[in-house]
Amino acid sequence: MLHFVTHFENRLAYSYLFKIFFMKNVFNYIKKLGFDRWFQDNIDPGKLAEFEIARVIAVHKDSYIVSNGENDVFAELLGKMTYSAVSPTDYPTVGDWVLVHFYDDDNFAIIHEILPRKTLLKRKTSGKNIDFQLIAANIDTAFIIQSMDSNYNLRRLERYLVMINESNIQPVVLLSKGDLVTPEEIEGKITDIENLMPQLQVQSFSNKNGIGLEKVKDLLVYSQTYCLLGSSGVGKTTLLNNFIGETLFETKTIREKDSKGRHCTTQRQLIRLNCGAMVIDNPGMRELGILSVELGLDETFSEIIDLSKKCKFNDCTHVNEKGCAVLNAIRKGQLAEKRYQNFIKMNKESIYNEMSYLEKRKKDKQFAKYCKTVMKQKKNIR
Ligand SMILES: Nc1nc2c(ncn2[C@@H]2O[C@H](COP(=O)(O)OP(=O)(O)OP(=O)(O)O)[C@@H](O)[C@H]2O)c(=O)[nH]1
Ligand SMILES: [Mg+2]
Ligand SMILES: [Zn+2]
Repeated sequence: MLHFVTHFENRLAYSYLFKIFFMKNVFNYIKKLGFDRWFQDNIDPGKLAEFEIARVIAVHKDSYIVSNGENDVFAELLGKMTYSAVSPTDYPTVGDWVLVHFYDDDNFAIIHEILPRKTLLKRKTSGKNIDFQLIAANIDTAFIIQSMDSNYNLRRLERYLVMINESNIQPVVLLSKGDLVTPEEIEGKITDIENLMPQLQVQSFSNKNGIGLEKVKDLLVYSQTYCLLGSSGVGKTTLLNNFIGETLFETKTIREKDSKGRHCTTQRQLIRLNCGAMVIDNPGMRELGILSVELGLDETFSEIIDLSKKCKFNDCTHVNEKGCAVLNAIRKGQLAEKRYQNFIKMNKESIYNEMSYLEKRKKDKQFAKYCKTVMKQKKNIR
């Protein structure tokens, strides 16, 4: 009996050692794809014996490309996963870690389960329902890109920051097309952002003349995952091509008339760079439907926005304040009452949307504090 127990214990110890050895090997492969301690701690060790781990590097309509650090393999979802999915979060997105079985000489994989996500970037889809779509998972750092010629907009930047802070992702602001503005203008824009959010990292660059590009490249760290966010035409894909060192991905020429780039990137995939960093390019956010109402306000009611700059108080709500330039314009018949009502209504809605969106995050102290500063600064900009 005693003999049996020791034997049994020995076997246990062996299988435990084997598991540790096996896990170590597996982890070594996928570590370079970003599989770190956090994921290791959040995985059921029992599942490791049964499945292999892979990262989703591209999402097609009904299929995926996954990588185990060695091969990129075509993959599909286990039928059960599709049937039991109730929300977009139940489907893998680019950057996800998944449990798979490989088949067909490792040329095909079935995805059985999505591993817990460290971070998840999602956006509200346009329309009234509060539905959302996944942008990418397990991003460490988001590069928010604005081009300094016409796309630069602090309020838009805030919206992106809200989205990114909500996801616990590290934001870095990249100001592109430095070749189209003067060094003084670049300095001014960086200072404006730094005044608004002192902790934020900001770097200007140009894909054209290369100034600042090396500094942007220096931000990339081995086995970390980055995503490129920003409006269409700001130069995200061109930057990615510069990271790669060749024009691997298509970019499109700017439309002559309004200097806006046409949407070019339509698909998301994770690109592994030589330096070991991973980058996910994204289609311009306008295409993704984010920021619709709030951003449109300024453009739609530009004459009211112009008037509001002359209001006596910075935080004028244009409802009953003394010295309100907007109300004065109505009195003088320079602004149609109806248009004004429309503006107030839209403004209210947009503030309301924003508040309910932010209020959900009140529990998170840090985030609440961040929102407060943003709101305060927002008042100052208006
Ligand atoms: N002058 C100048 N043009 C640039 C720069 N970077 C990109 N462009 C041009 O801007 C246009 C749009 O660039 P893309 O890289 O396709 O922009 P994108 O952000 O990927 O756009 P979407 O894929 O539609 O979201 C192209 O014609 C680029 O050549 C830059 O630093 N300076
Ligand atoms: Mg692009
Ligand atoms: Zn006013």
